[in-house]
Amino acid sequence: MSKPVVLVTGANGEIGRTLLQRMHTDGRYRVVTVDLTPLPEKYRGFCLETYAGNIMDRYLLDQIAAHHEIEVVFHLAALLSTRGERDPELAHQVNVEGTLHLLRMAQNQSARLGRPVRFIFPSSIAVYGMPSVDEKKKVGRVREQDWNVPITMYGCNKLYCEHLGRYFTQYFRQLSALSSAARLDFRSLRFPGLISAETVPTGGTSDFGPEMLHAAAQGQPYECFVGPDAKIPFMAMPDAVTALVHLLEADRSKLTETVYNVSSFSESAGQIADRVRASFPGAQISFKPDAVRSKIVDSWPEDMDDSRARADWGWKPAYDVERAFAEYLIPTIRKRYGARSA
Ligand code: AKB
Repeated sequence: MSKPVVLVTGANGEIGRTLLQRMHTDGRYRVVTVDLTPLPEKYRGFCLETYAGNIMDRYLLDQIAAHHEIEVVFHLAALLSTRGERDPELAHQVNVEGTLHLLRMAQNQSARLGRPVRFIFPSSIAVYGMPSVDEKKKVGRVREQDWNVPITMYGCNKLYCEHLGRYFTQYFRQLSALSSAARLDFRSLRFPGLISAETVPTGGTSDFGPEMLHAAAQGQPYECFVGPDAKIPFMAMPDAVTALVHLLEADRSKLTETVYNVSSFSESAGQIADRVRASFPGAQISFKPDAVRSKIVDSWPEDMDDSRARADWGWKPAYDVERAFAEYLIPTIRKRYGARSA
């Protein structure tokens, strides 16, 4: 039997590159990608076909679907939270209309194949909105169904698209009694802030963690846009990709929901700075909080309750904070920039 074809949108982004690497190593899928910018040569070599284009281009998506029997979609393309506040209308177009185009394409493909296309959608901690820092501290870990009152366009977009995915999976064309075999199979993860040793994110508000680390490794000063007490959960990129792949491969009958929190460790900006300084003693990290970006981070919970993911499909991060820094972030980043350290 030939290997299933997987479509990855936003493949040239942070998560995308690590996912391509992982799927190449696994060797169980044939990968087709679409991204606004062409993939570097190394990643192109991992793919059956790569398309440089916009997910807003319905014609391009139809072309891709016509040429490949897509059985899985990882829809990673998105405009993140800070970028989304700079251009909320564009964020809505990309994050909501773009997702709708992909869902429509995957739905048509499910009907054509006669079996549900698996649609994996990374959602975010940004779907939550804590009303105050006091409440955030008091609440600690949030469950999926609580505090769903985001304060960013990106958070609103992600929350709505989770609902769209659930709708397409369970109710699409319910008046015409479409069989569930012809509907898609949407599965979503709510990620915390992600930290990769390979790439620096752009346009997000959890970016202070990775930015601090990458600046120190390159010997550059870093001015952090949130205060040292700002605290949210984070996850090392390899765990994020593991979560995506495990959710894809989870037995449908085990899934009690379409949306799952996944979490790993919670650290304040000050704690991350201390860890970075311990590895790069020359690191020049200062704090100059930006009022709006700080407010966004303060609206995100300190931690996410991921017990549902653990119970349903065996989620368990491989990296706690010690291991993430000692075994993944610091050694990989040193290799990347050739940096010297303690
Ligand atoms: C962002 O900062 O916007 C993203 C996210 C938390 O989803 N990294």
